[in-house]
Amino acid sequence: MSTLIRGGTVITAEQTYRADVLCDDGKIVAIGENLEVPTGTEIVDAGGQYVMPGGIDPHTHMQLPFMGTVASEDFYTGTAAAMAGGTTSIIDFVIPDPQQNIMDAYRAWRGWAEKSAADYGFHVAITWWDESVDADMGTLVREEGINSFKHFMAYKGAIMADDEILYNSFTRSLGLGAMPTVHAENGELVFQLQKKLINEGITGPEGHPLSRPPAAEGEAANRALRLAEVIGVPLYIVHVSTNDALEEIKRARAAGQRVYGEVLAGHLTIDDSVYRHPDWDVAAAHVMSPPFRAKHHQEALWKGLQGGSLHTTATDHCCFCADQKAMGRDDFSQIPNGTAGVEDRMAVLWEHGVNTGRLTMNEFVAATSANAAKIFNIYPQKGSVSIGADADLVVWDPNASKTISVKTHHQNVDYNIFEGMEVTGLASHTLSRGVLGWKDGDLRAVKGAGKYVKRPAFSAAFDALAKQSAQHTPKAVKRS
Ligand code: DUC
Ligand code: ZN
Ligand code: ZN
Repeated sequence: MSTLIRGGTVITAEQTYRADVLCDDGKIVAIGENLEVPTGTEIVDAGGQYVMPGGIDPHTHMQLPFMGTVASEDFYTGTAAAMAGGTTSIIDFVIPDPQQNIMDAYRAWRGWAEKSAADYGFHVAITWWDESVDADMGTLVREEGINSFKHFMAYKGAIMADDEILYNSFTRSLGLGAMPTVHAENGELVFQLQKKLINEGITGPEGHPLSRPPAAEGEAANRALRLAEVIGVPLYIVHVSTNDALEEIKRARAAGQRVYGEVLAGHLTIDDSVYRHPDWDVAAAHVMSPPFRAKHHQEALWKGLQGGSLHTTATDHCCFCADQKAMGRDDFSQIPNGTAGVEDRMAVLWEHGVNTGRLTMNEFVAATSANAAKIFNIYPQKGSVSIGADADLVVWDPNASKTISVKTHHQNVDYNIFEGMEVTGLASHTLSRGVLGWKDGDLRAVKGAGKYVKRPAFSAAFDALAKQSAQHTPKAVKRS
């Protein structure tokens, strides 16, 4: 089946130009002015609009079993909502319980994701270590198309990776050509502060950011970066929320380390006053980790994105409804951590990035899709408008506006952290491999239409690092 997107302006991370885009059998097959229309082709009128690569959200948690409950958004509802906002791919996370066989967990997540309406991949979390984990990492990279491993430096007593796990997994990742990623927060410090605050009678959501100070993120970012430096492996830091962590990334990059930073749409636009909201439910709805931060961090994060120290934008989409959040009514540390955003990320980034002049349209494409595709090695199949690429496209109407609200969103959650935000610039059409999943307000996402995207291991980038470290391989001193 073919679709012609006619009369739009194509925006990629590199270029802006007028062209029609013809999609056939899931791929982009022609780009040019006044393309001929094969019979039976569906026409999308993109006059006055932009044609961009569909968004890639490299950080979501659909139906995640977490903190004694399961995230309310499943892979179908979540990817459908994503398409309503112009996002056509997600990279979610397989998170094995400590001691759980990694391959069993991987197969469970692959099964849950079969109902996805849009394409998806997985980072796999390393939550414990033994020889089987070492072997399974090899199987995942060589046979299953996994090229990134996640490490939670927080969540002590649950999924936290200590330095021994980080060392082993980072070293193994280097050998396999896979990217280690970290959630950077000092889990021991958070644990101790949670206990202290509860003992002092601070049991409400206002305790959440107090237990996770910026220094806890800065310390963990620095520790992960220093481990990566010694091991000689690249590093991707998820949801950078503070100037503290950003400064560590800048220092490491200036020293020649290959490190990438991700920032969430929420951390760019929402501050920590939400935790002091008089309505417990509203405050609890914002509990996620790392928490929303004092305002000055937001401006630093925007500068990080503008200045090239942060590379991707994500949401950490992880939905819990009010009845689930209520599990922590007497103890903020028991409030399931997570907020939604997969539907709103592109519009929020356009409104606060492009409409304010902070980002060019090309930089917007880099930050919302192309960079994630490059860093996770699926470019130009994803993240580009080029012949042969997957026809994952968004037609973006820069004049359409709306007020974001839980009343109108498509996400399966009863709160929206961007509630009341007015945005101008919206997806009018979203195509997943050439098929319209969103058309002028009509959500046509099809359960199960999404495909698992294999991501090959890195070779060139890692070979270069291996050469560098070989030059510095220590030699034993020969003595008589
Ligand atoms: N943070 C969250 O808020 N939710 C899921 C996991 C995480 O790290
Ligand atoms: Zn995290
Ligand atoms: Zn996460």
